[in-house]
Formats: sequence, C-alpha cells, structure tokens
Amino acid sequence: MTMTDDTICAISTPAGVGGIAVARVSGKDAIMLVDKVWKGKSLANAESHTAHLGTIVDENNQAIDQAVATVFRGPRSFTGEDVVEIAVHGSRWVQRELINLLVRTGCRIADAGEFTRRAFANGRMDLAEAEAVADVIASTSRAAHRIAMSQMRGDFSRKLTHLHDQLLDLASLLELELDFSEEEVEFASREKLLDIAREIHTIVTRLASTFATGAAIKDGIPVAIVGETNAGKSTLLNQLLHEDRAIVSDIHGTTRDTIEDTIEIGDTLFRFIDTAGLRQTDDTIEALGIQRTLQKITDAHIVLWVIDATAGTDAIGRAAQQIMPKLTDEQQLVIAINKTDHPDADVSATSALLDSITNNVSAIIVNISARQGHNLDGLENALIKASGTDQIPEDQIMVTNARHYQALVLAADSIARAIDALTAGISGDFIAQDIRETLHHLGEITGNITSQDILTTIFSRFCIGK
Ligand SMILES: Nc1nc2c(ncn2[C@@H]2O[C@H](COP(=O)(O)OP(=O)(O)OP(=O)(O)O)[C@@H](O)[C@H]2O)c(=O)[nH]1
Ligand SMILES: [Mg+2]
Repeated sequence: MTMTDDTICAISTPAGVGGIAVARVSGKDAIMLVDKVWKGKSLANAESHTAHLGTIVDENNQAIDQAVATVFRGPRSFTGEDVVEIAVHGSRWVQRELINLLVRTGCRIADAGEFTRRAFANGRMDLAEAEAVADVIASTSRAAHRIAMSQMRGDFSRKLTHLHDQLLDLASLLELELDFSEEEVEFASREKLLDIAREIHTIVTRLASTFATGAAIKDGIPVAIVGETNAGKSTLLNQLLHEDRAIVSDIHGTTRDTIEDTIEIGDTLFRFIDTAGLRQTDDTIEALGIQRTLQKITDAHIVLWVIDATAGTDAIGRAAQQIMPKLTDEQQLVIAINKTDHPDADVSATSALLDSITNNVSAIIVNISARQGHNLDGLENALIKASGTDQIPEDQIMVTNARHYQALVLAADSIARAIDALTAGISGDFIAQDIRETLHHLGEITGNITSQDILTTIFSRFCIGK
C-alpha cells in the first residue's frame, strides 16, 4: 500500500444491488474532482457537513444518476482530509459507471482499508481504534458489537496511554540518572517506581487475561457437543441452529466428521461443534473422527455432554472416562440428559450417577428432549451462564485482537523483569532497558511505534471502501 496525497475513491456500501449506494472520495482534490462530474450548485464553496442534491454527469454531459453529495472538509472528516460522499441509486451499472468516471476524472481506486489508514495517518484515531472500526463492521452479536464500540470510542487506548505516560515519566527520570551516573544520584524514587511497575503489571496482565473470552465473543464461544453415539447430539445441534444442518439417524456412528456453525443466543454468539460419538470402533474413518472429537473437547470453552437417558448407566460411565479427564479448570461443563420424552428414559438413575461422576467438577445439568424440543430454553440459559458473558460488566475492557494480546504479554514480561531488577536493587541501566521494552510493546498497540509492514498487514484485512 502506498501512502500518497492523491485522491482516492471507492464504493463504501456492500457489493450488489441496493436502494442506495455510497461512493466515498477522499483527498486534497476530492471536492474539485467531484465538482467536475457534478451538475447542480457547485460544491467548491459548500460548507463542511452539508448535503446537496444534484446529478452525476459524464464527459459527454450524459446523466448517470441523480445523487446526494455530502461534503466534509478536513480535518473534521473521517479521514481528516476533504471527503465527499456521493449517494446514488444502488444499481450495479450506476455504481460501476460512477467509479469509472471518478477514475477518468483523476481519482485513484482506494486500496483495502485505505480510508481508515488515512484516518490513522492523519491522527483521527490511533491504531487500536482503527482496528476497532473493522471489528464494529464485522460484529455479528450484541456482545461483540459492544466490545468493538468501546474500543472504537478509545476506552482501551486511553487506558494504555495512561499507563504509557506514567511509565514514560519514570523512564525519563531513570535516563536522567544514567546521564549523571558518575555522581550516583537517584532521581527516580525506587519505591515509587516499584509501585507503578507493579500496578502496570497487574493491569496489563488483567487485560491480557480477557483475551480468551474476548476473542471467543468475537468469533463465537466454542461449544463442543460430545457424548456416546446415538445420544442425540446432531438432533440437538439442528435444534440449537434452527436448521437441519447435520444428518440424524438411529444408526450408531452417523456423524463421522465435525460440523460447526454459529448462532446468537441472547446477546452472545456461540459456535456449536457437533462431533463423532465416542465408542470403541474398528472402523478407521470413525476412529479418526473420534480423535477429532477429543481434540474439539480440548479446544472448547464449553463442553456440552449429551447423554441418552435410555442407554443405561454403563454408557454414561464409558463416556465419562473419555470426557472428564480431558477437562481443564478454565472449561465449563454443561450436561444435557436427553430423550427424557422416551418411555425407557431413566432420568433419576442418570442424575444420581452424574452426581457422583461430577462431584468435584462444577457442571450445569439440564434435562431435555432434543427431538421434541423440550426445555431447550433451559439449555440455552445454561449455556449463557457457562459462557460467563452475562457476568461481564458493561464497562469492562476486553481484548479481542491477537496482535494486542501478544503485545500485552510481552509488556507484562518486560515489566515483570523490571520489577525483579528493582526488588533485587539492580542498577538503573538494566531497569531502564526493561522499561523501554515495556513502553515499546504498549506503543505497538496504539501505533506509536509500528512498522510500515505491520500497518500494511493490518489495513489490508479491511475491505475496499472502509
Ligand atoms: N425419543 C427421542 N429420540 C431422540 C431424541 N434426540 C435424538 N433422538 C433420536 O436418537 C437417534 C440418534 O440421534 P442423533 O442426533 O443422530 O445422535 P448422535 O448423538 O448425533 O449420534 P452419532 O452421530 O452416531 O454419534 C435418532 O433416531 C434421533 O431421532 C430425543 O430427545 N428423544
Ligand atoms: Mg451425530
């Protein structure tokens, strides 16, 4: 991606036919270039933040469409440059002609994410805020949207900037000390330094620890649906997704490979993964499927164990032996006792056995009939509870971006080294080095310190027009 001061254009609304489509033009000549294809009151003297009705006409004075042009004069615009947004009727032909015409007039088609990159380059937002624009656009659930909005508003950046500034103050005192090293003076109080370093360590670690949940909220909380063959896992998946996604049959071992899809329950996006039923098998393909099931248990945040209440207690014991040892403390277990509608279902024996199996693990147990759709509400509530998303305070800052997470982990490491050095009474230059590293990692998130390569990678993930 080249950063130049030319004027760029792109359709900013989704590809396809719509009631209207909006082309965005940004750059120092934006107003002048749009004026060349504009029939109506000239935009040259239009005030910022005003909308004008007119017609887009080509070089032969042929009308392409009636349009509304909204003028934003820099720096008070999204990109910080002069911007004109042209709303036309959303026909594919009109959209194509408009862009072709703008290019013939002197605009360049924008690269992916170039509008947002210009906003960043012109100081309209920092990097974390710019990345949040992409997240807001991509958000598919209320919870994901809330996190992205908070990041776009700059809550996360403000927190980091505050830490960064505090640390920078101390770092400069330390550097000053190094300049006077002959004299053995101490400008930076070691006690104060230690206090602040500890505080920063706590906050950075806490932020990093929100990543697992934050990322899961963004992509869908992974729920592995597991259990013995024929328990009703695929039936349940179809019910949760309100769609016949997986094949259901009374033949044991119907599902061979994992099937996954997302759906929003309450405010939260869940990613359900239906898996091959657990049983002893000589079939090579089925055995590979079962290996995948075990892997999915490891990757899941929530393990949803489906039990066939008609299958007898031996079957529960067998499944438990496979599932329980794989669970970690961070994972939540939800157990669905299924087929409660069936005359052979023995719910009380099943519950009693489960009590002993799960006696030192916290599990939420729900009785359901997947086939009849009984108590699916109860199961959905259990999933929301297990996800913990209803416990996240409204103003909690969540990290959802792997790049930010990595930088936070590195910042936590270097500040921890500084704390060790301070506690051990090690000399100032080592401490200053660790603090400089911490500053560097915090700066990477907001973009104070970021290489052009990283910027290009980040912005190329946007679509054209953003
Ligand atoms: N009576 C009753 N039958 C059910 C219920 N849920 C599923 N079944 C039946 O149980 C059989 C197995 O259902 P599946 O959903 O294919 O089971 P599965 O756990 O995916 O099985 P595998 O893919 O072989 O591991 C089918 O005949 C379903 O109709 C239920 O709630 N009540
Ligand atoms: Mg199945």
